[in-house]
Amino acid sequence: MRIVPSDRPPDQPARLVDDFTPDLIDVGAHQLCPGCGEPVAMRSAMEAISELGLEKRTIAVFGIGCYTAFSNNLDVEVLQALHGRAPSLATGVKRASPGTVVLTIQGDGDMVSEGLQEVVHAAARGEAITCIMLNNGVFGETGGHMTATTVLGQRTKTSLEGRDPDRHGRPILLASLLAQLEGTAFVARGAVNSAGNVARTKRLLIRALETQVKGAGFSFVEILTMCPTGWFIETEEAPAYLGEHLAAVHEPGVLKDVLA
Ligand SMILES: Cc1ncc(C[n+]2csc(CCOP(=O)(O)OP(=O)(O)O)c2C)c(N)n1
Ligand code: SF4
Ligand SMILES: [Mg+2]
Repeated sequence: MRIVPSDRPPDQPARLVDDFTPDLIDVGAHQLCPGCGEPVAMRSAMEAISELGLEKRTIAVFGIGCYTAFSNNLDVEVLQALHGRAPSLATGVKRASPGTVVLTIQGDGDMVSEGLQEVVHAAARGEAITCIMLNNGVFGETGGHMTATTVLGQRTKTSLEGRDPDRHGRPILLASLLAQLEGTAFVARGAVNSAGNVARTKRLLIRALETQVKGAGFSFVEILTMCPTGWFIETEEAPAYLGEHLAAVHEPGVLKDVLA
């Protein structure tokens, strides 16, 4: 095993993200916070599209959140939806152009707090689209407020003592809810807090896109992402925090796969 000395600068310069940027990301550098999980999730989604050879057929519909910054960086067609409305816009695109592969990129604030009915109805109708939710349990972009997915006890800007079920209600577990609908064909939850989880999440994204390409119905992947800024914790603590708090409630795994 190679031991990396930590008492002096490394002999080799650090490997820059730009050095191994996936084909579909035009600019590897980003302006999201250090330790944010959303760039990792975006990379995985772009790699999944490339690996399936879908780059020329894909249209991504973006919600509004920190991840929206990537809408300028991607070498796939991108449409911007109103807050929470991406599944309806994606429905229109897919119906108008059935040969395209259509996915949404949304956050928990966008998809569950602002636009829950949109994704639930699209799923119930069995639209042949793939919805991807980056779940960090906060409205990250606007300062770390509680969302509908914030777990009990989680500290946010609007739940400083932690989410309290009596005052704030209980979280909505969206993947679990969608899996109950007959229109859904593939529903899964991943996370990006470790190398193993990143690899597993990419497999879930590939499976969801395959579900769409095969015309099996609506597919959904929730990805738990770190937000050290909105969680008000140190950057390096965020992966463990995700595992101990968010993933303990929103449990990663495949909840439904009709093609299996
Ligand atoms: C109709 C509307 N309401 C509120 C906002 C303000 N707003 C912009 S981004 C955002 C938070 C999005 O949170 P989330 O989708 O979880 O993304 P994150 O920033 O956490 O990645 C909000 C509330 C808005 N742009 N439009
Ligand atoms: S506020 Fe949170 S979600 Fe937004 S860029 Fe920073 S770490 Fe990422
Ligand atoms: Mg969020």
